[in-house]
Amino acid sequence: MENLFHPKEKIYHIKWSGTYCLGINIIDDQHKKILDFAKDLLANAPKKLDEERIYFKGIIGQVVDYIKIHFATEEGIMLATRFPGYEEHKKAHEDFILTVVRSIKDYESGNRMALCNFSNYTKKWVLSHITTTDIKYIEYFKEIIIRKAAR
Ligand code: FEA
Repeated sequence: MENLFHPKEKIYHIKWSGTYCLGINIIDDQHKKILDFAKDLLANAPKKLDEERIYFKGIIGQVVDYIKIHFATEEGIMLATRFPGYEEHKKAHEDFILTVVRSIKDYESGNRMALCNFSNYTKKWVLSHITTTDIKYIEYFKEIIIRKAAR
């Protein structure tokens, strides 16, 4: 995984803005919650080693499970609407999960920096994925709704 952690960067600063709002409530709510997790991870990553390990053990399963639920929600919408970019989008989700799993193993095998890297990577990946990839199926989905309403 690319090292995205820069100690001088204001890593806690994650601000939800209209740019990330895609206009489907369930999706927007899930994105907000994932970013809240990322914010929490970033705020708690630089703790004392013992505290950090306890925190990590308590939260990492929740983060991964929630992200999987979110991906399944999006993929369900894409399948139901026969979105042509489904396979590509699903692959991006799978690659992200693989990176996360690799990062967890890295942390568990003693690399403390993996927690900071993972937290920062998650923040950046999610914000970029929303605005460049999720937006595509949302626009497609909205077009379908508009077309149906015009009939
Ligand atoms: Fe295609 Fe949505 O997934 N944004 N996240 N995570």
